[in-house]
Amino acid sequence: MKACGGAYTPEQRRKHFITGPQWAGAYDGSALFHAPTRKPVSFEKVIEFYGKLGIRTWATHDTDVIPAKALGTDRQVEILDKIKAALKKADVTCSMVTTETFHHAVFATSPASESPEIREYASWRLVNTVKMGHELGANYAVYWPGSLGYYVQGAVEETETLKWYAEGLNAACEADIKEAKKRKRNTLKHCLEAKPFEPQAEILLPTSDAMLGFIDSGLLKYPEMVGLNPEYLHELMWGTSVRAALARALLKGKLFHFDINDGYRLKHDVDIAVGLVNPLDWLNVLVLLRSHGYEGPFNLDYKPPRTTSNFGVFEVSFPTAVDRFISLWEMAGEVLSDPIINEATAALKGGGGVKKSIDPEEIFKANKELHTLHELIAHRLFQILCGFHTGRSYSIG
Ligand code: 3MF
Ligand code: MG
Ligand code: MG
Repeated sequence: MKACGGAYTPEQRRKHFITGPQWAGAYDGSALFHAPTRKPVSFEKVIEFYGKLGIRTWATHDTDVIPAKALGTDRQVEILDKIKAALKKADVTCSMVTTETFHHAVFATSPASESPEIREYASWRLVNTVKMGHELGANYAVYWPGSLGYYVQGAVEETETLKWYAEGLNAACEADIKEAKKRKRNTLKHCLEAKPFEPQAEILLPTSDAMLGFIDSGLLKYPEMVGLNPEYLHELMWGTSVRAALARALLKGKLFHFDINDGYRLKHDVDIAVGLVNPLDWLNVLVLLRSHGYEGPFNLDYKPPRTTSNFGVFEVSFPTAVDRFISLWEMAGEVLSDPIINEATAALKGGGGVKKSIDPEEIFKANKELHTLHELIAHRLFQILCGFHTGRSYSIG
């Protein structure tokens, strides 16, 4: 355990905008085919542990901390007061709030259900979360419309459903404008999160690109307030290059928030901790984000494995996840300032030196040797990932 955790001090960890979600710390190991393997953990404990570790911000779903029946009641006020006290004690702030619109039975037909009373309730929930966010001092609201889709065909009319979904977001943005004005705070950044498979069979907004199209659809009253919370694994699951998906969001100025984790292509949402499956790809992702000055949150949206104990969640899982992220972040800095990669990149951009030509053979020949540098750069990235660029001793030869 000592060999794995503790690479960085809490002070070093606090320099990064890493957010710890309530649901990750409290995850009890249950799933569709799995019974829980851990005991429940209260928000007081989760917040206290994050504070000790150096995770300086916390995020939550409304119902992670407030039972659905208590939402909007005096009990909500009491619980929010307790959360504020726990945050203060641990020197942690709340960065993000999100509405659970996927778990409760009422959302079986999605928050954009054809039933007007379900839609009205969903809108009320989003508005209530926005108010919670302001009360807790958050700057971000995230929306994963998990159940926006269907299992069986025929009943759902997609354009109508998307219009209804937009109405909910419009209500949330409108409430945000009012609430922010009342409290003399900035409005929240509203971030849409896509996932291609699960929990519906067919999903209406399955990818970050679909979300970008939705933001530009004309259905949103305040498209400038709405951006993305891509999740690394959610993009990988459908088979795209995560880095390319993030690049498309960056070009639109819509990369507001980022859920960090890892997993496998074309599998379910395994939510493995950042960098444990695809460290080389993760390094490359962070090179992109560092080079574009991304300053938003890195949200640890992963599930400590079921095989890890309650003790292990906070003593092994979280410290190693955070420290792996920081190591990769620092390596990305090394990549950006690496003389070999910089020389190779500059040489590639310089081209082969052909004077204006329309002879493809001539252009190809002039660039041929240069293009070998692609593979050299990839190798160098691997060396930096493994620390071989600083020298490695071999036991043979
Ligand atoms: C599901 C998720 C969610 C969202 C969360 C915030 C439970 O796959 O990733 O985590 O991130 O609902 O919107
Ligand atoms: Mg997520
Ligand atoms: Mg996930």
